[in-house]
Amino acid sequence: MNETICALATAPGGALGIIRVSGTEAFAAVSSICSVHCDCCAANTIHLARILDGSELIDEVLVSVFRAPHSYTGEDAVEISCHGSIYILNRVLEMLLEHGCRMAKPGEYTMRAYLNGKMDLSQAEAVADLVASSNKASHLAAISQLKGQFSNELVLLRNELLKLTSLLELELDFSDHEDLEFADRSELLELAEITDARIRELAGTFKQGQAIKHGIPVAIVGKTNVGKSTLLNKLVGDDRAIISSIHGTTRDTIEDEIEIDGVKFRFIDTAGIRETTDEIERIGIERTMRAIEKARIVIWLFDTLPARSEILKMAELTKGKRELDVLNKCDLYDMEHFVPNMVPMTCISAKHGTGINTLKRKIFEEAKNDGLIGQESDIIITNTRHYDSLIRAHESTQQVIDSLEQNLSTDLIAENLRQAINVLAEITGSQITPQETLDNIFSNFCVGK
Ligand SMILES: Nc1nc2c(ncn2[C@@H]2O[C@H](COP(=O)(O)OP(=O)(O)O)[C@@H](O)[C@H]2O)c(=O)[nH]1
Ligand SMILES: [Mg+2]
Repeated sequence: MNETICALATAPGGALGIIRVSGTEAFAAVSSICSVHCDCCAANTIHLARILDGSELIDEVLVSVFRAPHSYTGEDAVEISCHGSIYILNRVLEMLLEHGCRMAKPGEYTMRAYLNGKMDLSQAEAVADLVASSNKASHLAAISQLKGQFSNELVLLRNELLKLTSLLELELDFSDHEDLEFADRSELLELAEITDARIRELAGTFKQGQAIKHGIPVAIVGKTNVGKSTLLNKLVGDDRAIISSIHGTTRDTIEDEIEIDGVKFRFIDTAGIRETTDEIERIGIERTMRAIEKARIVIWLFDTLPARSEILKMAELTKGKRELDVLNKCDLYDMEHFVPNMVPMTCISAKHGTGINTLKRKIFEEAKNDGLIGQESDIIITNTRHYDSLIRAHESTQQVIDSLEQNLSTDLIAENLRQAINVLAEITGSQITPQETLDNIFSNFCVGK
């Protein structure tokens, strides 16, 4: 924390490159390589400067000066906007290293921001999510977490749990007064149940959070040659998979993503299901089965109306999944003759692109019915670490409820309450967080953030 760090904060290849410097020696280091004396600059000001190596002019830059504690890290900090040449950026970094800085580790700026109390741990994690956000839904979840909506919710939960604890402790303090009853246990139980329900509700949004972060997996499955690869290509608008009239062309699973209404969907084209003696194809079909398992939505593609027995077999395989039955190659058939009386079928022509938009809409609806797409304003848990903590907090509050119901001893209940409070505090890092946990979290950041 005492060292002054520097790093390139922008991706190489742009017109400009921003170098960040932070720490007690930030002003001295930058002042010694450029024509501006940062020490004399007012906070939050920008200055035109020349970077000079001796008498050699390296670049004309803009220097932004931030004074502790009013900077991202909470330390004295400078951002140098250089021209984006790799040569210039490397020269500037080298000069900074010569003048007492060291290269920042991934996420080190944000880790310092957290350690200096500029944000809590869940907000720091939201910074990484924000940088990685690739669509409207993931951006919204990251922004909400960064703004502290989740942190505020945790404060409310913690206060409820503290209220329960103090009611119980009152009971403990006066436990020798047998005739006194301080806390009505049924009231305590109600309070515990409400809190536990909210914790479970938050944990329950993780499914949606995962979908937002990684995309909703949709497997495209069916017999060989029904047009699965054609459909994948049409859906993603790219020639991702090889299409051929030869049965068993697709051996491996092929994935690609698209956004529908701001939500990311991950389509997985699979090897067609049939009896085969071909070893490679057999492995491919095993992968198809795994793709079905991992998918939330399964598109069963047919090219003639399936027999009832076939449909029953499909239903068996897709148990617990959202299934969409789609009839392909509708351009070849006189649709009047196909009465979809067994199951409602979506009719498309993957080759000609007919019905693809309707299909996309149906996929979106299935995801919505599955609870993967929800109301925008709600708090959504996207982080596995937060989810794990919420589950553990729920286990503790559940124990509190059980103990209250069984009228168990007060100190046992108080202990469980303390556990729940501590676990929730882990999420925001409001109690001392082990260095290992911090390293784990921040090592996933990019350098310069
Ligand atoms: N007429 C017609 N042919 C299609 C359609 N979709 C796919 N095909 C053809 O069906 C054959 C098999 O397609 P492919 O996508 O490789 O099937 P897969 O084995 O299920 O992946 C190819 O010759 C495609 O051109 C369609 O909507 N209409
Ligand atoms: Mg194929």
